[in-house]
Amino acid sequence: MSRITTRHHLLSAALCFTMSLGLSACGNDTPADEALYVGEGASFLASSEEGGDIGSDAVVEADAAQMEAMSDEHVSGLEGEPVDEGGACDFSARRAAVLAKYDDDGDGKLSVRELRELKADLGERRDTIRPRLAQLGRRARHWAFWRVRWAFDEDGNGALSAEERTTLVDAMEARCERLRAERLEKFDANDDGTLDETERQAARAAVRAHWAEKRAALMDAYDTNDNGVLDNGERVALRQARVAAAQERRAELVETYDTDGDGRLSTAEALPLRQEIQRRIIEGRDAEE
Ligand SMILES: [Ca+2]
Ligand SMILES: [Ca+2]
Ligand SMILES: [Ca+2]
Ligand SMILES: [Ca+2]
Repeated sequence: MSRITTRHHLLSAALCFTMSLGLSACGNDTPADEALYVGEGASFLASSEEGGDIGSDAVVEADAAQMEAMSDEHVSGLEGEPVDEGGACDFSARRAAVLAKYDDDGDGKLSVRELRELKADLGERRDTIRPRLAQLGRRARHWAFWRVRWAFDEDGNGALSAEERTTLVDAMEARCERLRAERLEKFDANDDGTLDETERQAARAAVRAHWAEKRAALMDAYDTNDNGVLDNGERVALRQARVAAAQERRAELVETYDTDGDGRLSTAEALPLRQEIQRRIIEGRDAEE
């Protein structure tokens, strides 16, 4: 997290505190909200563009239909070309893209009305990202972001408080910085701190090779009539296998975190799991397919 961001959050917390004593509820259209919601939008774009299984253990709270939807999203990711073009992760560029999208009058900031649009498109609940925001990236992975939001919704009420949202945005920004450093470490051949065209092409080729390998393994296992695509029946078999794996993982997680042994995770029991997922997110884990 940058120093400016930290200062911003302190200021934001102070504003919230002052306001909650007096006139209006915290979180309603203060200037600090702009950075926070733009950051959440940037976090959505980031998790959509990744190829991996970010936040996968959030499956602990998914029902069968949600597991199927996650499985479909995962398979679509493997079927389409990767959207990762080999560049280094840039969270501020994503923030700028979200801001530009909602800054209708072009004055470089979000008015109360513009900010309300962004908030509405992000949605109050975990499963609502509206098209205007969703279509801003090169692809939208709603379930990937559902899992991220699940991990930061620490009180499990299905919505993010200002504090939960701040933690999410800071974590996704830290993740981006980590992924950026990892990519530079691998591909910045001349050590100048950026990826030039040749270095970026090398990174892109590595991403594609990795994707192709995963895709080939998938086709090996599920393209039973060998026609090079997954037909409906093959897709059903794959989805069933993935849902079964997710259910198995859920059972393991409940086993681990259900300390009172009643077979389900209370909010208090789920908290250490949520924090473990947060840690993996911050550490840049599960980013690539
Ligand atoms: Ca504006
Ligand atoms: Ca919450
Ligand atoms: Ca370089
Ligand atoms: Ca329990």
